[in-house]
Amino acid sequence: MQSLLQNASEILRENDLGTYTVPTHGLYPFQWNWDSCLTALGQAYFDEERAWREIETLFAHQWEDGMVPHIIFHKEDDGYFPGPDVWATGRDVPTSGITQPAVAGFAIKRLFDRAKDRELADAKARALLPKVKAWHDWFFANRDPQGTGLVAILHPWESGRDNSVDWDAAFERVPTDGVLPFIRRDLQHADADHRPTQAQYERYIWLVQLFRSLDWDNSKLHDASPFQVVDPGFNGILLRSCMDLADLADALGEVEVAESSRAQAGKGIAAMDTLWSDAHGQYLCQDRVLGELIDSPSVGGLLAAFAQIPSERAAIIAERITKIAELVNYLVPSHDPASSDYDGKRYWRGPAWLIVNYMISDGLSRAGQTAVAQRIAQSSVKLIEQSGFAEYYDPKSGEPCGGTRFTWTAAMVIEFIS
Ligand code: 2M8
Repeated sequence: MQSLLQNASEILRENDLGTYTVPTHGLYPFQWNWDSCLTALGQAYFDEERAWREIETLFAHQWEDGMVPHIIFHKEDDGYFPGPDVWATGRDVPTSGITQPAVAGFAIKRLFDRAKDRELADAKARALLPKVKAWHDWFFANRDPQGTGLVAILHPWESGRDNSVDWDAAFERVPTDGVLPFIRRDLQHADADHRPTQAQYERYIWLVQLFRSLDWDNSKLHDASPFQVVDPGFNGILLRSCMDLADLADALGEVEVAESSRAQAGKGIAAMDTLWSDAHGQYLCQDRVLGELIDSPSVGGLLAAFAQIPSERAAIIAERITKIAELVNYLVPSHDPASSDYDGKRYWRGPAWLIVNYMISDGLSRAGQTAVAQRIAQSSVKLIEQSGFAEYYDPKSGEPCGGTRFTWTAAMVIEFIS
């Protein structure tokens, strides 16, 4: 365990560029939103100041309307596509124009609760609190214009689960005509069979071009997008962060932030029930354009357990994961291994990801499902011991896939074993 910890902290240091950390050198040479927030949890074990700085850097690039972008292009690097020219968001320090799972509220609450340096934690949390709140408010104002309590993603990259089976049907509505020619850089760093397809990339870029043509005006994007999906995993993360922000605000004496955040969480959790599927024993995505559930049993519907869902739902999710465990050697596959769409090496269509494992395990543990929570944690550590700190893993063979010496994988290992 000691050497695992040491290897993990070496990876965090190796990918640390001072004020932010790259997910891995080569494949992802910039700062990613949810990567940074989860990375900070690992950094806090050896340097609390550095951990707070990771999240502060991210929020220093928050847009005026409250959105926190999914990539911050701190310095030039032509090793990644799509780079700043494709996004063309017109910011001094270029950023992308879409967002990512809102895990910052959870992360700052956890940093605050565990902090040894109380004075530092108090100051940093106080400064970040209104910024995280503004991001949450942005979500409900811009991504839930009808006030349902749940927000939609407008691009698969926002979910963080880029090529999940969940998006396939809705993606049929996204055309590819008019997409400017491009060269993918990811294929210089990773196996093409482990990455999204060319057809998916064309649609990713078509959506970017559409949003760019609307000047990245968030008041227009939701209704203009042919892709609007309510993802239970994405909402579960946001709602957990709302609840954690409420508790943090209480601790800091910020009554209004606490009340408003608790109301957002309560409304969202109640609405989440509309995504529940008895047939699958988990939550499903909803295609907001059609107003229908998407029949795709992915890990997004299990990740919802990160939020305070009703305990009977958490129990069914724990049972479901136990059943899934009969079909794989390592938990938790990103898609149901019994489904014909399952692809154990292709990115978010089957492989196991440590960050997702961490959040599911944390949520189930809080819901009292400790046996399954521990099983997920043990499975995660076994994967690292056998296959190193990869981006993701084949849940049957344990083969490491994607990028290597991966930052958030290292951070999650520290979380699991410390
Ligand atoms: C992956 O996504 C990026 C686009 O944002 C890509 O493939 O180019 C996803 O796994 C995402 O969840 C993650 O934040 C990012 C960096 O690790 O890589």
